[in-house]
Amino acid sequence: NAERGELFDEGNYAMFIHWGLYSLLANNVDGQTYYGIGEWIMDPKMAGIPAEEYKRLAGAFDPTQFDAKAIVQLAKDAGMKYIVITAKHHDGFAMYHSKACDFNIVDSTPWKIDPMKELSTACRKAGLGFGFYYSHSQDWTFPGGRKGPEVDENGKPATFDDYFTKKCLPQVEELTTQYGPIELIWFDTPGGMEKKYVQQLVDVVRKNQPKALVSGRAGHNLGDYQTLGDMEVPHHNVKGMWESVDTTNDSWAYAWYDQNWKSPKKILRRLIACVGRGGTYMLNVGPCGKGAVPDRAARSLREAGEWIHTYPQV
Ligand code: JFZ
Repeated sequence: NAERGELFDEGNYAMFIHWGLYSLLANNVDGQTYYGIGEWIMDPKMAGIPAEEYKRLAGAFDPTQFDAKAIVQLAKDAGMKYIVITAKHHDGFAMYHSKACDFNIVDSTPWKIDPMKELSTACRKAGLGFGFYYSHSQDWTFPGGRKGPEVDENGKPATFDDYFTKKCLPQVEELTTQYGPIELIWFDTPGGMEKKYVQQLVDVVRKNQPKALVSGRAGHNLGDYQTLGDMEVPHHNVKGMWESVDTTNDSWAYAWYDQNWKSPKKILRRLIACVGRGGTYMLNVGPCGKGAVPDRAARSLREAGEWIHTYPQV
């Protein structure tokens, strides 16, 4: 589909944003630091937080420093063409107003704001593309989701089908109908998800957002393009339509200790390694629990962007 590919033709540098309840923890739980990617903090290999305990974090989520316009301006200054943000990561917390599940940013936090409304609107006004990351298979807090609770509130065994029909499918319907035109839906880690489920999700995206790309990580080859391994930039040519996903430091989500920021030069070299081989480079920032993008990430992005914007004069 030539129309769907336009995004990659014109916009081969994008901002990825990992932001969620886990950003509040910043890899620190009860005074102990867990090293690794911050959005995996619940995992038994990290802090091993039980679902019920994790869900209570929402009561403390009040990201008053979140500023959609400032993020969009940063992406523009950086020379990026679109933004993809975590609507729901593996933790199951919806970062938008969802009717399908009240474990979401409007219904279960004191903040009560839908940041996806603000960000999608700001992107459109600024001429940037917009898309959602959605963890379709793993859901660690909803009964039946992969690696989620095995029983529901009443102690009744829950199946993947329960999770899929009650939460996953309705949420993808919401995300593809309530935020205007969307350029991309970034599904991730399909695991052993059956093809019939992936097909239904892709069908919903096609129906509601015929121009949107679907990431290769949807599974069963039903996506539109290939994503390389995380933080991998290719040293060889890659066939077809593809992207690399990378991050400004070492974690996707905000980690308090992670100061391994890529320099502007490193960002540019990695961008060129992708774009020069026909790919798209999507570079992540992880806003903190208050909603602000770390200053060092912003500075590197802007400095790299300055080179991009002035390149014709070099
Ligand atoms: C994932 C997520 O689990 C992670 O939290 C983050 O969102 C990242 C962007 O995607 O994990 C993956 C998925 C695929 C690969 C590696 C990590 N892979 O194919 O190499």
